[in-house]
Amino acid sequence: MSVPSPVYLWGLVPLGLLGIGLLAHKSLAVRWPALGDWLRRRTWPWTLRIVHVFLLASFIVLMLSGVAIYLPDLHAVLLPWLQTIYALHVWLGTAFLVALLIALLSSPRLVRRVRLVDWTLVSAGSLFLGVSGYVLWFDTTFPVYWNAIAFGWHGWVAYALLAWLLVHGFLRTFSFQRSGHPLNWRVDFTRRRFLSMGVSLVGASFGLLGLAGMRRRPDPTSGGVDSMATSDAAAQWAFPEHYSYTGIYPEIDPVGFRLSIGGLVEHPVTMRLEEIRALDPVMIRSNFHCVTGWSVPDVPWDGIAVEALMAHAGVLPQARYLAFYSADGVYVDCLSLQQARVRGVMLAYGIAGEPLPGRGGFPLRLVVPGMYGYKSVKWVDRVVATAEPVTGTWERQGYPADAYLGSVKTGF
Ligand SMILES: Nc1nc2c(c(=O)[nH]1)N[C@H]1C(S)=C(S)[C@@H](COP(=O)(O)O)O[C@H]1N2
Ligand SMILES: [Mo]
Repeated sequence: MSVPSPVYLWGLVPLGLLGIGLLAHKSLAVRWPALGDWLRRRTWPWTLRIVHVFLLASFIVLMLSGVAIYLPDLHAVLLPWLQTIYALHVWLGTAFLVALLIALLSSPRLVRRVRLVDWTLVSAGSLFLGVSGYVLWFDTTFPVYWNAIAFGWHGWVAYALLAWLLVHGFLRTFSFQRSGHPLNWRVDFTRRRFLSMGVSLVGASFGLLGLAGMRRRPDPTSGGVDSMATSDAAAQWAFPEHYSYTGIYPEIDPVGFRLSIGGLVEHPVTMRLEEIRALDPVMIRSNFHCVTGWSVPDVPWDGIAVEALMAHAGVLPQARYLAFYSADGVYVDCLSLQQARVRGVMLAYGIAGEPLPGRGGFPLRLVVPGMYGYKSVKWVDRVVATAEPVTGTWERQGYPADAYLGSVKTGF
């Protein structure tokens, strides 16, 4: 399942219009209690009233911050605040779950029990959002296959829950009370039943993620780099989405392309693509994690080791860092020489034997296994050896230069 696009949120527009239409319609507004009453809920104890408003408000903020984290275009604009938005999203999500738990636990004391459909859909949806959210948040704790699946599901379940909350809002606003109607069936749960249901739902969510993750895992017995993807389409499957800080995806002519290696080197060189491809290739499989939560498991990269490339130019003893510049003219990132010499650090030119897709950094992108995706500069056309570190694009916003997985734990 690929990543849900916020474009689907347009589907809510007709629903919203319907709601406004109903509210504006005089006779309807007289017959049914208005929105204000709906929020006041005078028959409820004050704790529940507060929890109810909190759930509503925080759900809206969660949807908005979720879209901000996810949508690449917004991403670029919001980069300086992204860590804060991410932390807000996680903590508010946690608070949402706690508030929901309070509401559900205290509901047996209510005069009128909670409606079955609200109880089931809201608690199941929220639990699943919680489970998939924490799988995304603890990005190095869970198998990367889980992360990849959890990302798509987190989005889809959020949309589904949003859709239900709208329906719920309309039903309650217009006081749909017909007793005996399935929409008005009430829950009849004792507290113990309720808790065991909760535990099994959490178990079921984890189980689903695990199963879906296992199905996604390539067959280990067939081995080899070539086993996973041999067609262009399959190679692109590995990266369902692409991201660009500048909003521009440069299209690079492979014939005119030159990689220049300069700075503190014995002899600066410029290389054509075919010269680079003629060098001893390196093939690795590594998991790709973006700090904002999404992951691509087991990408089969082909490329040339950064160390072998630098050997061509001869790095001078006073050089301590390598800066990798993107042909987009803006994006840059930097590794210490020591980090650049680690096995698997490469300028990749392909995935599973196919050239990189244009949006995915064609013709060359840096790949640093074990570090977050922002180190993986796309469209690299210049490598410069320096004595001092160059501050990378994401590092300027406060992200660590030593971007080892797990090193970014905003909010904790
Ligand atoms: N030139 C350039 N390289 C870049 C970026 C960018 O915006 N511009 N984004 C980085 C980030 S934050 C990530 S997660 C990955 C995204 O890779 P993808 O677009 O292939 O999914 O590229 C990295 N390299
Ligand atoms: Mo990223």
